[in-house]
Amino acid sequence: MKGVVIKSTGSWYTVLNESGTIVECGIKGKFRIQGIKTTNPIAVGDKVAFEMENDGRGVIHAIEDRKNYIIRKSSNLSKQSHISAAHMDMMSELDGFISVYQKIGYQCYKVSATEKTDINLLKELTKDKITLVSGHSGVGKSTLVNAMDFNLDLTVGEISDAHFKGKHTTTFAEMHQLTYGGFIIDTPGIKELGLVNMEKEEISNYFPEMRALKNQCKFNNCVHLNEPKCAVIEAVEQGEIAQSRYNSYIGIMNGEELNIPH
Ligand SMILES: Nc1nc2c(ncn2[C@@H]2O[C@H](COP(=O)(O)OP(=O)(O)OP(=O)(O)O)[C@@H](O)[C@H]2O)c(=O)[nH]1
Ligand SMILES: [Mg+2]
Ligand SMILES: [Zn+2]
Repeated sequence: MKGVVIKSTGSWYTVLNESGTIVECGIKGKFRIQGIKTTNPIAVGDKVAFEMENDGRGVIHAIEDRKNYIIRKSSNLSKQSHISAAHMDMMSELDGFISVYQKIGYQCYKVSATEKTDINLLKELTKDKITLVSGHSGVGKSTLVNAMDFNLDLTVGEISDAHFKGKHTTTFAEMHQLTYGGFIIDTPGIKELGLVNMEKEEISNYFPEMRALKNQCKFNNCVHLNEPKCAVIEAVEQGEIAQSRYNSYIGIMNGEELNIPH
């Protein structure tokens, strides 16, 4: 029988089978898929084949190749990964950004100042460090800093009704001492990221996923725009490098405003 995994507890999987009934399943055999070491062999969304046992439960014995999946490291130190879900057609925009940036090595955290989500995690990460907060006007930088330390009372602004944009409330960078240790630098919203002291040929070095491929381009001074046998362009075509990242790269090369996700 075939079905899709709708819940995974780690030891049991809830499978919705093709006729619409729900079967609790275990797994049999080893599932080493696509050569990645994962803490969970089967994830929500996986399409599986299973057999019914006499006790009314099922045993999963095969899994279909994933057309896509969301993966994250199970912890900062671990070499293992955890697959959150597979076979998605759509996902929340935020998860889309996170997967793009995590894949190329940036750590991402979903935090909310207004819902007080993972503010304690942010405190741990910033304790005894000097941290800079950056982003477009109105994204909530100052609000977030206030949530991290109740002793700070930075001015926060409104969002303009007409354009859903911030009003540049914070007008200069300022370093604030954190009661729990460390400093935080709140900054004015970015309008534009210009390039200072940087040659065009160097720009792709600041995109880790492009830097990783540069020795594979045909020309050693390739700038990944129109050159033949360019490994970066091939990676974009194959979906290995996110189109949004390549668009940002072209934008910077053309001297346009950098499009920062917000
Ligand atoms: N709904 C919602 N509103 C928020 C959140 N964070 C901030 N806001 C609101 O967004 C508005 C702008 O927040 P600020 O903290 O001033 O934004 P900023 O990034 O510091 O903006 P600049 O100083 O102009 O660069 C305020 O009205 C906040 O109350 C959030 O997580 N959710
Ligand atoms: Mg501000
Ligand atoms: Zn190239």
